Amino acid sequence: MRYELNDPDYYSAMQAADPAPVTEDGPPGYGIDDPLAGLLPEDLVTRKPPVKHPLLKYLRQEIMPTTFCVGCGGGTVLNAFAAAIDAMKVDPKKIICVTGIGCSSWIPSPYFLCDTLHTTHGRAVAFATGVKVMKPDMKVIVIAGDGDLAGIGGNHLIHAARRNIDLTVFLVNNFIYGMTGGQVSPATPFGVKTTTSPYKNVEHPFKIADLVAAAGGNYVARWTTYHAFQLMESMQYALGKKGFSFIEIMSQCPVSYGKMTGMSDGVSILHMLNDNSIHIDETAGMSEDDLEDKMVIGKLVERNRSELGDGLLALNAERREILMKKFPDAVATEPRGKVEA
Ligand SMILES: Cc1ncc(C[n+]2csc(CCOP(=O)(O)OP(=O)(O)O)c2C)c(N)n1
Ligand code: SF4
Ligand SMILES: [Mg+2]
Repeated sequence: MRYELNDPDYYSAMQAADPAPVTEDGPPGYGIDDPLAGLLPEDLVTRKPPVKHPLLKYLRQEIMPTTFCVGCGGGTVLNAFAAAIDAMKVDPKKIICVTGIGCSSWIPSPYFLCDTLHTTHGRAVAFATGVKVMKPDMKVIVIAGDGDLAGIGGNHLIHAARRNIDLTVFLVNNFIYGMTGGQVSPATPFGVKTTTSPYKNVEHPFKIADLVAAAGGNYVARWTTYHAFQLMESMQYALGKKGFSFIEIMSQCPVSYGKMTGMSDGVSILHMLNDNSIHIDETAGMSEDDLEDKMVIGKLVERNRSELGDGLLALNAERREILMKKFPDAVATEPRGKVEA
């Protein structure tokens, strides 16, 4: 039986769905029917029918397999995200994921099973801001790429950080416009070849997490797909932090980035990510020049500035009280949302 996406029973039906069992005709295909999906090591020996993978319930199983290329970092980010949500026991019905355009934008939309808003290129943060203001009780999460969030959408990103609105943004930095074939992005390293800088890139890249940290926001971190467990823990922290929280996730695009840089398998880029990253706790005494080509990982900033939505609601309540005193006969309407102490 198939459900419509807006069917109220959709979540429970999908969360209860079991992967197809192995039949006498042999194993079914890939994706949810992947014969290895959810198998435990002992199942591989005894060839029992697959058990259900604990995170499958967070995915839109009816559209598996994903369109990610082999070796893409998108799957690692999706896995870390689903694991973080699972560990936090957040009800996916309380989450709205907002994306822009690009391979990284596909991580939550369509693959994560929650309400998703797939918007225009570069505008995810602007849409998410509107969603959060209207639905302050929902957890609003943006997942998109370096081109989307730091290129065409760069202004929205820094102003959301400055305003400190209660959004969580996971920016997947694969150094390139992956989906459109590998054009130079604002995150492409200096000197690297891309399809639009075939001799070499002579622009300096943004250090995006540093940019966001300088703009504001209550939590800013950087991790890589090599550091999948630290990434998952950092995601949990970011999701639990009030105010604007942001993680730059350095990731691999072995196809569009790898083809011009000689790293056309995911593992080579994973090694590069590990070799070139340094934990922030190990950077004491190092100069900007020392760190020029390094990815500083870990928590860069944590603050507790007041949050935009609370500020708007408090101001609304304050002005309302003044107006009601001035015009006592006016009809009072309840303000929307709650002011948190
Ligand atoms: C207004 C607009 N300009 C350009 C495009 C074409 N376009 C689609 S995805 C993309 C780049 C995406 O790069 P990134 O955000 O880094 O995501 P990735 O595919 O690398 O994950 C571009 C330029 C578009 N869809 N809309
Ligand atoms: S083009 Fe790159 S970013 Fe896009 S799915 Fe393929 S490997 Fe991933
Ligand atoms: Mg990209």
